[in-house]
Amino acid sequence: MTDDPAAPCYITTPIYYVNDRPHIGHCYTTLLADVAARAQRLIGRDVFFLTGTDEHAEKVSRSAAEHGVTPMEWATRNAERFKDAFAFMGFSNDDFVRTTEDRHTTRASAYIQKLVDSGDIELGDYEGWYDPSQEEYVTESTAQEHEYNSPVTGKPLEKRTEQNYFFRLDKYEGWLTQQIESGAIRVLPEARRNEVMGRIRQGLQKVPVSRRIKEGDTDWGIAMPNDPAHRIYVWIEALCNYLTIVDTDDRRKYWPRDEPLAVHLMAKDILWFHAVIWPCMLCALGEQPPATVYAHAYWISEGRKMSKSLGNFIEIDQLRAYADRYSLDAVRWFLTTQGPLGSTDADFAHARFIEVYNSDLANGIGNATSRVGNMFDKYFEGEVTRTCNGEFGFPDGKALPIALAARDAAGKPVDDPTRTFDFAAASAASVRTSVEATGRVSLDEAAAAGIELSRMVDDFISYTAPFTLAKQLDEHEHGEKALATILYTCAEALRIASLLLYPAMPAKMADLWRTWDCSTLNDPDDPDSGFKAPLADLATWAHPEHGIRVGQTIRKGDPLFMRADPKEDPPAAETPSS
Ligand code: ME8
Repeated sequence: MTDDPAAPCYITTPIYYVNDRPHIGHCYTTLLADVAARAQRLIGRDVFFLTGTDEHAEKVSRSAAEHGVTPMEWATRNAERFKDAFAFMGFSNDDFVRTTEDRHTTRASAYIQKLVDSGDIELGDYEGWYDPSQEEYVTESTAQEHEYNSPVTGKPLEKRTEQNYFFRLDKYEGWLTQQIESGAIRVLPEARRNEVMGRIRQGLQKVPVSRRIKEGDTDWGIAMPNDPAHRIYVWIEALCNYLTIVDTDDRRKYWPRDEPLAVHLMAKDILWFHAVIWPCMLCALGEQPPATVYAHAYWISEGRKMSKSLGNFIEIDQLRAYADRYSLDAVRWFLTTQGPLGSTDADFAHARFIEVYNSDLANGIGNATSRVGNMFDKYFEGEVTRTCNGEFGFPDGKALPIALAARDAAGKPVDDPTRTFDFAAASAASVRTSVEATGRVSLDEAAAAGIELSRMVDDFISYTAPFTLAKQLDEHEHGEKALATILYTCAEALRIASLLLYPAMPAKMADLWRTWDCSTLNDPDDPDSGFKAPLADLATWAHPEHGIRVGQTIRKGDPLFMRADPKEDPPAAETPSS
C-alpha cells in the first residue's frame, strides 16, 4: 500500500445475499470496513467505502417463493434490513450497491461480453458437483473429502451436467502465482495466503460462468449477453460489483489503471473467489487486481458454530440490546478487538463482553478521561491554564521531576524516583503502531495502541498523584504549576489516544471532544464531516494548533462508560420476525 497520506483508498465488503435478514457476521465484516475506512480518512486519505447486497441468487428467488412474494419484493425487503442494520451500527459507507440496479447490471454484462470477445470466456460442457446451498460447483476432491455434502452447510451436493460458458482461469495460473508471491496482491492473514497458494499449486481449471435456463426457472438473474438461453452465474456477476460501482469518471481514481489499490474484506468462506477468480477476471479485462484480499475467520456463539439449523445466530436485535445497555461503541469495540480478525474463530460470549467492557472501556479510557476531567474541574475550574512549555516540569513530556513522584506518609517516593514518562515519544510510537497496523488490516492492534496510551496516563496519574499534590500545593515551590502541567500532560496524551480510538468508537470520542472542547480536531457536532488536518499533525504531541491549548475548557462531563455488573444477565433481545 502506498505511503502517500492523501492517496485514494477503496475498501469493500462482500455484497450479502438477501435471501434472509442480516446477522452478526454481516455486521462484523462491514464494521471492519468501517473502522478501516475511518482510520484511513483520519490518516488523510481519500476513501471510498462500498458495501451492498447480492440479489440475483437462486436462493433469493426460492426464499421469495416460500414467502409468497416476488424475488424483487423479497430482495428489497431484505436489502432494507441490511441498510437499517448498517445505519444502526453507525457505518460510514459511501455507497450501497444492490446488484439489481442498472448501474451494476449494464456494466457487469459489458465486462462479460468483453471477456467473450477476448476469448477468455468460451462455451463448453461441464459436469461437476454443484452445491445448491452455496450456488457454486466444488472440485471433485472437495466433494470427496466432504462425502458429497456441502463443505459449508453439510447439505447434499448434486451431480450436474450442463452446457456452460467457461472462464479460462487456467490461462492465468502463472500470472496469479507471480502476483501473490511477489506481494503485488497481498492475501491476508498469512495462514490464508498459504492455503490459497497450496490450492493454486494443484492447478487452476476453467470455471463455469453461466447456467442454462431450464423449464420452470424464474427470470431472476442477468442473461448472458448475446445468448439469452444462459444466465450469468451469480458469483461471477456479483464479483463485478467492486468495479461496476466505481467505473465512472468521478470514481475511477479508486480503481486506477496503473496500480492495485482496492482492499477487499470478507470471511474465509469466500476467499477463493476474491483471491483467485476475481483477480484473474480483472487481468483478462486489462484491469489492475486488488491490492489486498483479507479473509477473517468466523464468529461462533457461546462455543458453537452459528447455523440456521441450530438457530443460534447472533441476530442484529441482540446487538441492539447490547448497544441499548452498554452503548453502540462498546459493541463496536468488542467486535473489533475480540472478533475473528486473524485465522482463528471467535466466540461471542457474554462474560467476555463484560470483561473487555470493564477493563478497556469503563475502567480504561472511560475512567482515565473522567478522572482527568474531574481534576480540571476541581482544581482549575475546568480551564487549561498552562501547557508543557518547558519552563517548568518536563519539557516535551520528558523527565519527570523527582519532586512530583507520589510520596508516602514519610515523604519518600513510593515508586522509582528516576522513572520517566516520555509522552511525546510514547504517543508518536502509538500513532506509528496504529497506522502501520491499519495498513495490515490488523484493526484490533491499531485500536489497542489507543488503549495502551490511555493506560500509560493511568500509570502516570498513580505515579505523580496529582490529587495528593493538590492538597500540598503550599509545600512545593511550584506546586500549582506542577499540578497544571501534570493535568495538561494527561489531557494531551488522552487527546492523542482518543484519535486512535475514534475509528472503532466514533460516537464516544465525539462525546469526549465536545466535553473537552476539542474543536481544533474536527467539528464536534458533526464529527463525520472530516478532520481539520491529517493524523500526523493532529496527533503530534503539543501541536500548536491541534494540541490541548491554554484557555481550553476541560470538564468532567458524563462518564463515557458506566461500569458493568458481571453478575447481570445478558441483555435479552426480542425474537425477530422472519
Ligand atoms: O457469500 N462470522 O454472501 P453471504 C463472520 N453473496 N463473518 C460472517 C459469518 C460468521 N459466522 N457469516 C457470514 C456471499 N459472514 C456472497 C458474496 S461477494 C462478491 C459475494 C460474513 O450473505 C462474511 O463476510 O453468504 C462472509 O464472507 C459473508 O458474510 C458471506 O455473506
